Parts: sequence; structure tokens; C-alpha cells
Amino acid sequence: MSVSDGSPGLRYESHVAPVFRGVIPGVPEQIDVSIVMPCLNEADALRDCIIEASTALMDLGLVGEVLVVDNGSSDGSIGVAMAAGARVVEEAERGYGNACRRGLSEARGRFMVLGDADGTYDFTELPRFVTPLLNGADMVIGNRLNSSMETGAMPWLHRRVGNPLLTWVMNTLFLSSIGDAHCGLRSITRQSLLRLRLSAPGMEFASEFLIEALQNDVRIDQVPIRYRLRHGGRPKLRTFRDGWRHLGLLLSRWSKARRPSEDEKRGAALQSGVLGFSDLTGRGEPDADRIRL
Ligand SMILES: Nc1nc2c(ncn2[C@@H]2O[C@H](COP(=O)(O)OP(=O)(O)O)[C@@H](O)[C@H]2O)c(=O)[nH]1
Ligand SMILES: [Mg+2]
Repeated sequence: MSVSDGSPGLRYESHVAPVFRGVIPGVPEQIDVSIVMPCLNEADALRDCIIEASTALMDLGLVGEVLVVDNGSSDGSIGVAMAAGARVVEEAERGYGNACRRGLSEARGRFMVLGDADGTYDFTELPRFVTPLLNGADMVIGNRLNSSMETGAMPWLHRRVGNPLLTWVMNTLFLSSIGDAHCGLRSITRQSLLRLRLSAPGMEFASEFLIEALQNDVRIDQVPIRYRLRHGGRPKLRTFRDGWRHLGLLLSRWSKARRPSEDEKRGAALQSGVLGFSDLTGRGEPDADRIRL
């Protein structure tokens, strides 16, 4: 069902989408912005998030959709989402990363915005995530740590230890200068998204997304944002389990980036003229066939 609120250029779609996977290059970019909200039992906050996001889209004068990805919520989140005019996609595999990847693959916008459905992010700050993309940035990530944060919005351990520490590890390993690596409010152009290889199933998706962006020369802008108290529901983040998963992913991606594959070693050797044709083919060709690049 397509719902128009009568405002110029703005259309919301409200239906359970057919199942298909993968971002398909060449899909017509019919809308400007897709706001993707992963959701697991967020009925208390979801309606306000969708209304805030829709209003912000309207104020920007852009054509958009709000896409809620649900993982089998049992609190009526799907009904809330549909009643508020969102498009709903159901993902069978539990996990923040699975939900985000599914949402991004179904989204039809030229720009994608990812944000929690728990009321912590203020979607009226949408212009901060869209305007830089219009001005040439490939991706925008929020920073909750250097701006106004509601008291109690983030547990002390996350705010003062876990988040700064894991952000520092990422910056050290990947030579970046990200301010808040776990911020869940981010945007990216469809073109840039297509360059990322994303597969993390859980919360560590937030780190994977950034590492892929950093390694694919995606131009990242950072903006300070508000962070509010969760509006009902229970946090899904489990401090130690998810902290370890972030750290494990950072270290494994770093070690892969550091250790060249056999193919890369051969490539490097060819560049320096050390390898001959026989080394490449294993057919023992004479030295005269030595390949020089
Ligand atoms: N669809 C889906 N959404 C999830 C899952 N786990 C978390 N989320 C959603 O992802 C967002 C981030 O989770 P949240 O508990 O807020 O983590 P935090 O922001 O890191 O504390 C929220 O909107 C959750 O409802 C999941 O397994 N499936
Ligand atoms: Mg959250």
C-alpha cells in the first residue's frame, strides 16, 4: 500500500516487502533517502522515531521511506511501524548486523541512513546526515561523546571505558580519527555502500561497517549529535559479549590487512621483477619468459 500525505514529492510505502536479498546494482534509485531502523521489541519508541524521521524528511523536501527491519518482535512493533507509515521488512536471522544488512539491501534510496528504533537518536537531526552527502561526502557518522548527552543515556562503563577504548583501538589499528566508532546513527551513499563487503551478524557490524569504509577510501564526515535516554524497551547490547565481538573483529580484520595473501605476495614480487613466468604457471618456462611489469 502506498500512502501519500499530500506533501510535495514525499511518499511513504507501508507494506511487508517481498523477500529478496542483496543490494542489486542498477536498481532504479527512485527515492532520495531511505531511513533504515533495525528493531527488536521497540514498540514504546518506534512510533516517535518514525514520525520524527518522516517529519525531518518532509522538512528537507526529499522523497523518502522509513524502513523498519524486524526480527520477530513479540511486543507488536510491526503493527506500530505500519500504523506510523513505515515500510516493514522481516528478517528471520536474529542480530543487529543481520537486520542492518537486510534493511540496507532492501532500501531504495540514493542515500541510506541507519539509526536505532529505541528513541536514543534524534531523527530531526537528519539534515546533518544528508546535507554532507549532497555536498560530496560518501558517509557521515555521528559522535555522541563530544556533544550533549542526556544523563543516564549511556552507562558509565560504555561512555568512559568501552566505547572510547574500542574507538581508540580502531583508530590505532586502522590509522583513522573516528570519534565514536559505535555510533548507530550514520548515513552513506548507495554508491559507496556497494563498495563495502559486510557480513557481521551482531553488534560488531558497527565496527565492520567503519573498517570497510576506511579500507575502501570512503570519505567519512563526522557530526556531533544528541544522545537521549532509551524510550522503553530493553537494551539489546550485552556489554562484555558484544565488547569482545567488536575487539575480535577489529583484531582479525587488522591481521588480515597486515598479512598479504599468497596472491598479493606474488603480485609484489612481480612488481619488483623477482618472479618469472615459471613461478606463476609452475610450468618451468625458461628465464627468457621472465615477466616484467
Ligand atoms: N531487527 C533487530 N534489531 C535489533 C537486534 N538487536 C538489536 N536491534 C535493534 O538495533 C538497535 C540497536 O540495539 P540497542 O539495544 O539499542 O543497542 P545499543 O544502542 O548499542 O545500546 C535497536 O533499535 C534494536 O532494537 C536484532 O537482533 N534484530
Ligand atoms: Mg540503541
